[in-house]
Amino acid sequence: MAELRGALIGCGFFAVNQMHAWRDIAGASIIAICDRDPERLKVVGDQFGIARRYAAAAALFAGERLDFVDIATTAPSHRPLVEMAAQNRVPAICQKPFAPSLSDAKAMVRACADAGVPLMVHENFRWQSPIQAVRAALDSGEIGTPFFGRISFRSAYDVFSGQPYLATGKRFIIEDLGIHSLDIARFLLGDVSTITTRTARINPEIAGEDVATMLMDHKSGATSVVDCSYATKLATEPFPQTLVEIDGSDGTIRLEQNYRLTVTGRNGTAVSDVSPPLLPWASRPWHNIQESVVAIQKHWVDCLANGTEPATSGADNLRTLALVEAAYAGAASREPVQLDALL
Ligand code: NAD
Ligand code: 89Y
Repeated sequence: MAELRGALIGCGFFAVNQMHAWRDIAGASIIAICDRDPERLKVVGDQFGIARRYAAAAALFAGERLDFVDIATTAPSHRPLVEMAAQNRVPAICQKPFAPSLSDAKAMVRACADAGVPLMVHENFRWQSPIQAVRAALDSGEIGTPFFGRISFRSAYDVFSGQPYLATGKRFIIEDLGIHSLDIARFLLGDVSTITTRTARINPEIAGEDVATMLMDHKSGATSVVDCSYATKLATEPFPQTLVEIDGSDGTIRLEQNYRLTVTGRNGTAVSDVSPPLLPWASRPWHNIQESVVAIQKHWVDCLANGTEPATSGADNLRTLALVEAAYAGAASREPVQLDALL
């Protein structure tokens, strides 16, 4: 198959990981980049040797023949950029959070479906190798039928220095980080019928909530707790590890700090180290996330080659974004929120 010609829109903080990952992936390469900030365009263009540079996405679509576009801007620009990709019949990857609102996201899914172009949300946390190892343990049947889960992300890592916009939005941890934890809960325990949420802001220097605790009923009958915090000072800083507990009819799964996985089930107890590899371009502690970027982008290339729907397609991600919307609504009302009513 001929190499896919991709373009990256948005050359900011996180896009550098995506550019490194594209260089590691056979079958696709980035042939053009776009950013409205000339400084970022120059930094990323020079670092990755990309000569074809655009200040505006409309000029990029007009000037290039593309097999896909990788949108790595922040949420406010996602809808216009995805709709522009759809108008130009170019398959699109869109960073999380998919959109500022569920109604925007639904319109984006509709635009791509009407144009017949694939759409994947770059929801990469479920692609982290420790999370895939938990999924594999569930699939092995070792713990039987899961009835309880806890997906936990608690840290005091300074995310604001690299991503200053995170300190200024009315919404913070659920929309930025909890969105990944909610997606992992769906990935491991299936879709959700009801969510109950409590939030708090501990850091007085930011505008949004930095602590959230969510209790969910899954359609399978399982219950889960998804908890996240950027106000939790621990002896050993775990960023950016997601810790997982799952209890099943025949055993348990524990993914603990330092990537230690313990599965207790029908065949006894097995403890393994599921640390992600440190890719040559990666840096600790981000290597866990960085490896998952390669995995999700490879998945996109495979899906385009095989004509299959990405695991985190736009349509799938509506269910994760609905959890975000429901969590904020429930935190405000202090009432449980039904998911089906939003979808
Ligand atoms: P950033 O602000 O550093 O970079 C965004 C870039 O997009 C900027 O350079 C900006 O000039 C450019 N841009 C914005 N609108 C544009 C437009 N219409 N046309 C062209 N360029 C435009 O942001 P970031 O921290 O890199 O985050 C980008 C996205 O990645 C966010 O949605 C964030 O939530 C997400 N993110 C995801 C992960 C993950 O693990 N999946 C990790 C960090 C950030
Ligand atoms: O933006 C966030 C994400 O998606 O992963 C971690 C992060 O960079 C900070 O919370």
